[in-house]
Amino acid sequence: MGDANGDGEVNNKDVATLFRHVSGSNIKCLEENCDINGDGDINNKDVVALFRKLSEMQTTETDEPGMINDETDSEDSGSFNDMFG
Ligand SMILES: [Ca+2]
Ligand SMILES: [Ca+2]
Repeated sequence: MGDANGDGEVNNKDVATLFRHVSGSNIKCLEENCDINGDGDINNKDVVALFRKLSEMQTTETDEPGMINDETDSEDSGSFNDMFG
């Protein structure tokens, strides 16, 4: 679940793939992997769900969240929050 582009890893590229897919681009998105929240539709909610999932994964990997790549992370999450409210 979450491997939108089917390359075997779940990362920011999958968020980008899923985002482009729901934005109307012709980009492929594996249906079984893109319905992140499992409600039967692939839409902005799944982009947000995947983005949050990745954020949680990254937070789990570091013992000190906010101490590493703080500027980059805040920029990324800020832009997504702006997009999806
Ligand atoms: Ca992937
Ligand atoms: Ca969904």
